[in-house]
Amino acid sequence: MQLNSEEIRKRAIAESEAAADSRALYEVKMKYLGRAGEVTALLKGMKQVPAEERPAFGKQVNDLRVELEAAFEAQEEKVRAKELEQKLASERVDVTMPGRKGRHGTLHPVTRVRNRLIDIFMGMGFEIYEGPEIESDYYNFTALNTPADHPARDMQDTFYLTDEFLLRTQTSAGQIRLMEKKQPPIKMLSPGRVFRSDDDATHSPMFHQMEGLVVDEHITLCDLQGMLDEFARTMFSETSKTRLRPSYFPFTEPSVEVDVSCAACGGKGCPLCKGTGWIEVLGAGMVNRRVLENCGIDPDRYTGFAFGMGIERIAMLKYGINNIKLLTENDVRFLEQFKD
Ligand code: 2NM
Repeated sequence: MQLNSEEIRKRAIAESEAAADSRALYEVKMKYLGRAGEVTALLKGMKQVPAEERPAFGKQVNDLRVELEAAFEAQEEKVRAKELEQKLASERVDVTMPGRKGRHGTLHPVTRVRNRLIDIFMGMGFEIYEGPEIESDYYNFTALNTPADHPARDMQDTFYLTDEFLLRTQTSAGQIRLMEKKQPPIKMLSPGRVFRSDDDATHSPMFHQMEGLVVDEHITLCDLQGMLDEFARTMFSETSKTRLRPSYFPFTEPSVEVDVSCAACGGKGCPLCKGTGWIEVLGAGMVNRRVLENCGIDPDRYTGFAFGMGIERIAMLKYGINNIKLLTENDVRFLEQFKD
């Protein structure tokens, strides 16, 4: 059998060098060294070689095989290196390029004020307690010392669902539930939605309230004002002050309206405070002893103060919003203005 190993070697190496990628190179490798390859066929054909030529022939084919293996391997390394280079070049990232800006929404002003209020009062040790939005007449009115003929109970103000059940008009309904279950000391904050049949530029049939309640031994109106001063300073301005004016709520005695010095003019008088230097912000008072009694708390041993504010009202004051409806229309041009 004639063997031109030099010709095969040259041809195989030329083909391997021409292979553009590792896949093409693999094909070349199989063509010569694979099971049906040319060199493999030579080894398989050894039987036909005369016995005396067999050792020389065998050595020649084997040398060729070893040589080609080495040549293919060297070529494979080159192709791999080239491929890696191409891959790295195509996947190259310029980390100094400015990123694409994601579009994201902003928190609603009511949510922002709510979070801020929770922050302030939790910092003073208040616990959050949220009651149900559908309440019984008992928790919403009777337990809060609101007599059956009180105007707040009027169909015009309250959304009754049945004779007994209604949409709560104040979050204090839930505070009664907690006082029934827990003896003082109590220090709780009740944020949530409330519902009243009322509708104009500053009133909405659904709005958010935040009511606070503190019950313990020796709690006085002074404690209330001290805490409200701290609240006004953190919520509005470091120089804010509060002023209490006598008022009436069935669930507190005495009851007060709380004004905060106008942050827009510093109390000198401006259009926002209608020239008075003060803005009414919330209602409060000492919990009526009959309310404590209704909850099984001894009014001779414990006293408490409570306060309630409308979150929308605080948001309107803080951001200079003149119509409460802007807070529910969800006009993006309005909402976009509340970025950090
Ligand atoms: C207000 C004004 C005054 C109030 C009373 C109570 C409770 F549950 F202790 F009786 N919670 N909140 C209260 C008192 C609420 O909102 C204008």
